[in-house]
Amino acid sequence: MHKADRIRNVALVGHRGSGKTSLHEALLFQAGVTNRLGSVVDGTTVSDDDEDEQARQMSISAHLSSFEWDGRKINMIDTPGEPSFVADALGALRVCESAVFVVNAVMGVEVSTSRLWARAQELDLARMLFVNMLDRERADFYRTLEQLKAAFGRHVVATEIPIGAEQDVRGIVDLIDMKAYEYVGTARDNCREIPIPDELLAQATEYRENLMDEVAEVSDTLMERYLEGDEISHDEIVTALKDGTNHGGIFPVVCGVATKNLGTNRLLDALEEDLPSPVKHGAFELPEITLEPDEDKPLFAYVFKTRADPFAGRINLFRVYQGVMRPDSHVLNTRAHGKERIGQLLISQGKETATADGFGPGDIGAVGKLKETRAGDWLADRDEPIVMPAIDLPQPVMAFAMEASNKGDEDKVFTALRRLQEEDPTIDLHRDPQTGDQIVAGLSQVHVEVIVDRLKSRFGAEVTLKPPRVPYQETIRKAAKAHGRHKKQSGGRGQFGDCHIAIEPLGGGEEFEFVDEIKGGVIPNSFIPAVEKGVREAMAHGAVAGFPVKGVRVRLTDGSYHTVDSSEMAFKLAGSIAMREALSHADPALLEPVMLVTLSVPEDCVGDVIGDLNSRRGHPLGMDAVGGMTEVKAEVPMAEMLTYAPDLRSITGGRGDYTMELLRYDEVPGHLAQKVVSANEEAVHA
Ligand SMILES: Nc1nc2c(ncn2[C@@H]2O[C@H](COP(=O)(O)OP(=O)(O)OP(=O)(O)O)[C@@H](O)[C@H]2O)c(=O)[nH]1
Ligand SMILES: [Mg+2]
Repeated sequence: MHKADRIRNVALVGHRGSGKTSLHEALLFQAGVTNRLGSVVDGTTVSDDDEDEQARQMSISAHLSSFEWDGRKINMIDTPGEPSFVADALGALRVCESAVFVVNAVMGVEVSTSRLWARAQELDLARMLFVNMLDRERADFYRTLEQLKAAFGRHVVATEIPIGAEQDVRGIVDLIDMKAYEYVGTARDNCREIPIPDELLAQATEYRENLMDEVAEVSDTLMERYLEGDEISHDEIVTALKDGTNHGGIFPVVCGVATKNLGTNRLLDALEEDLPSPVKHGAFELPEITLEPDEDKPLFAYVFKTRADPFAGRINLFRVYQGVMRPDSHVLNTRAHGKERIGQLLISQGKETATADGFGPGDIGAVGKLKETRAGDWLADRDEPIVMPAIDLPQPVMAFAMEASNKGDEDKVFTALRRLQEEDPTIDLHRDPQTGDQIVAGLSQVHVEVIVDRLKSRFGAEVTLKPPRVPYQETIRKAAKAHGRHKKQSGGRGQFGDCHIAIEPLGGGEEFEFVDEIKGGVIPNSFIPAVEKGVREAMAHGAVAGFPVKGVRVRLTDGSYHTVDSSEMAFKLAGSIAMREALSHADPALLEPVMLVTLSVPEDCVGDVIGDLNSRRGHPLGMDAVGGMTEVKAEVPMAEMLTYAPDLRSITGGRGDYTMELLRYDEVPGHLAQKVVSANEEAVHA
């Protein structure tokens, strides 16, 4: 077991394709965990070990690796950059003290870089930046550094600068010790010290001054000595750097080439020297309890990731905040209030998984075969009502109806979908109330495609997708009153329910309000919830085209009952009858989801992109230069964006990217509403 002050928990985050997985690979190789430097292109990396990750050449799930470096244990989580899988990146940020932002030296700061930075800042993480891909054409370390400063403030400071550029990049100058290193080949011993090249001396000196200015700001005594011209030692600089990074006072920038294993030995040292341990970062404060990295206190471990494996079953990744997680023990799941038996504890080392004899405070590990534990749960010695503040995840907006390709496979598909949902909280499963179809909703088309692939590759469940349907809603535009009566007398005990309601539009984005205005017991209290239930049922199918109705206040104003014949069922039916009637007289309208679309496109395509968005009934909101790209924000109805990905690809020659999230619901313009109604009738009766 490792002591908490010897642990570093590091999330590798950044924009899609910035080189996180390649860097993770190089770090494992350099640390001696693996004996060969795998590559994303060949599909031979340690993370991205799923077929679908290799086929797409992108990470889909977070991958944890643990390794030793210089007596420290480094728990590193490689995360996906694709926004559809952001849940895993945010989950990793939640449990680490530190994040290394991997930045592409050609593209500079990209949309996801900024978004993830904001999240890391909210969580008060230590942040370091790795400027990668220095070997690529048009890569520029200094331009990237300026962009990083512009985006994230003046405390972004280089501790290294590269030697050479683009295809000629060959080494690094370390600004802390003013030493230079050259790299030849990709082997573990590819680095040797050289004199700082003459042509770089002036530049290195200038950037060292910048670094020392930042370092001196951390400590007053250091500042005084620095101003007096004292020599500051390596250890003093590193200690100050660590104090600075710990709570976001300094953001060190290092650099390299992940695929050439250039600079990774230095990054390993920097993880240890510049980033805080769980002890240094301090106690973990929750509203109910403060958890301290103390192994003698009761256990509290948080499960941040669940992986559904058809063979090994469920694997849970957890972070211990306090106490010790031991193998062959019992713990409590504080959500399910049930006992879980911990059998073997697992530690993932490169492609191998080993067993661990315990995880102390601050450590991150894995456990299999738990009964009901999944991401978001706490495992503890005692049943405490402890809750991790929720992570704000994007809403699943791309909804497809899904069908088992083979008749009789429906149950298999559904069970597999549930397993995948445990693994990814941004998947939504529900039935379409109109068509009865199984709906699978995700954050994007890619997201849903990955779900389909995983159903097949992991669970052998083949499905076909129907084209996405827009989740329209309905509302009302004026007030109306109605009377609903359900009466049946057919020998024996009859049925009697009777109510009067008044409905009116409800502003402010509210969905529904039910007001009981019954006086004098004309409807007994015990039947009023039944009326509300009937009203809600009627609202599931609106008057325009049968979509769910939102934004209505319903007042129950009057009614009558019968001492023998009245029942909950009768009042529920009366409520539904009244509501259907009222809705049809309240000037109902069709609403459509409007998306906030954030695009990242090359500057020369901005005009075409905006023209195209206008033709989709879009409203551009603004533009910003972000990195080498232009970020365009626009509001566009979802109905116009269902198959946007290929169109954007052709407009931008494959250089554009976009994400979208639900903004609000707006009324569908009259001439389009009729089309929606008839198209929907066809779908429902198909
Ligand atoms: N030339 C060059 N190519 C690199 C470097 N780092 C990564 N690549 C290539 O860039 C592509 C993306 O690299 P990945 O490591 O998959 O990037 P990632 O950040 O993990 O991507 P996501 O997980 O999808 O966000 C791959 O083709 C890599 O081989 C580098 O330093 N230099
Ligand atoms: Mg990756």
